[in-house]
Amino acid sequence: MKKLFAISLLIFTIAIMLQNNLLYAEPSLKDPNLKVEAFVSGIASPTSMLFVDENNILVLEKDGNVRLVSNGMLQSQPLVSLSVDIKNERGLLGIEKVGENVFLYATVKDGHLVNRIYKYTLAPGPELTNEQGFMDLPATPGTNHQGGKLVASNDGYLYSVTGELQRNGKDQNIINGPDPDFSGAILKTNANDGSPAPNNPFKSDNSNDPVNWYQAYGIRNSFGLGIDPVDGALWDTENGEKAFDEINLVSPGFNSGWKLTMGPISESGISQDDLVNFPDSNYKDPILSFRNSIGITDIEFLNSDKLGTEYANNAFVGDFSYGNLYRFELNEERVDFKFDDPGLEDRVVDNSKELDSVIFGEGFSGITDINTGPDGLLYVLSFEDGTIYRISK
Ligand SMILES: [Ca+2]
Ligand SMILES: [Ca+2]
Ligand SMILES: [Ca+2]
Repeated sequence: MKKLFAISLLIFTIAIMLQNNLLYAEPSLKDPNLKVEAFVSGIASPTSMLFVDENNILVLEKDGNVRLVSNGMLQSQPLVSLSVDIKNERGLLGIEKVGENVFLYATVKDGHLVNRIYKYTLAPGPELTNEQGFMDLPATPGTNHQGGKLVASNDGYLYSVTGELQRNGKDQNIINGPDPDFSGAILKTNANDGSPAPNNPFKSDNSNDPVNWYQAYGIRNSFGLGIDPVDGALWDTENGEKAFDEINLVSPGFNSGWKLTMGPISESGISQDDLVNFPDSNYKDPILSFRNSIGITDIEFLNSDKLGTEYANNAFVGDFSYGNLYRFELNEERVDFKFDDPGLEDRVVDNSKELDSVIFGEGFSGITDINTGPDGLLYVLSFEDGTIYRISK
């Protein structure tokens, strides 16, 4: 009986520790010249963040709140509270600013479930005013793979990514499947009126055809979009089912290959001819994939030399499963990574040695966003810790 009591006490203690995140390690970095510190804590399941100016950050809580961080202090009153569906990967997922407007991406019920992009005016305070429904995108049948990241293009348009939602259409490279329906795609949209960006790669005679908005399709489950500040190129990350999480350079018309292939196409037993090849589309293998899934999340190019010139314009990538922060140096042409470990010349992370060669930091407990701050430092958002970490020299 005493033994039983001791065991239940132990289980109770572990449960409390888990609840208070006491079992999570503090983040650490490999470079002893850099330091990481908790900048803001107490955010509930944060999914994305936006620096609106030098003093203010907007942080999204998955269950629908837009929280304001002013001068490093989390304000108690949310700026906006949306009523969102939070089942599995649904929720308030993405935020971005284009010009004087702020956009949010959230799973909401309006008769049926949709992933809605909302548009606000960024007013002094800061405040988000003048809420408008900007664009409705699919949210079903899958409760996972909702997409949600938003980023502004260098030429002033809004990129958004949708999930494949377990659909089986032409967007998923199923030749006899339903026509394109905004699932598993990256869109480029005019932030003023919601129309397709004029330089988009696919043009349909039907002005309502989703492909008019597409930059890319055949995307699986993405939690990461990033813009290379050097040349404006768009990159994405995608999660495989159990294998081959991907980092891709997304050129206009990119077909990522889901659901016929994840990772290098040579591993899949199919050829490019088996894919749904829209006119002017291009299939490309990932720049890098991970044979064993890491739960890959955001990608950010550090647009600053504040951590040292060797880190300027490097790509930083997060994961959810291990809380690792990865770092990649790009080549001169900005179209490939440079690798230290010859084991990565095959563009696949196959084992823990190869994985270790690209790890920059550890212990971040579920990274959901990475951004360069207005101060040029690197900020990392941890879902499990409810914390914005700051990396500085
Ligand atoms: Ca792919
Ligand atoms: Ca390898
Ligand atoms: Ca980011």
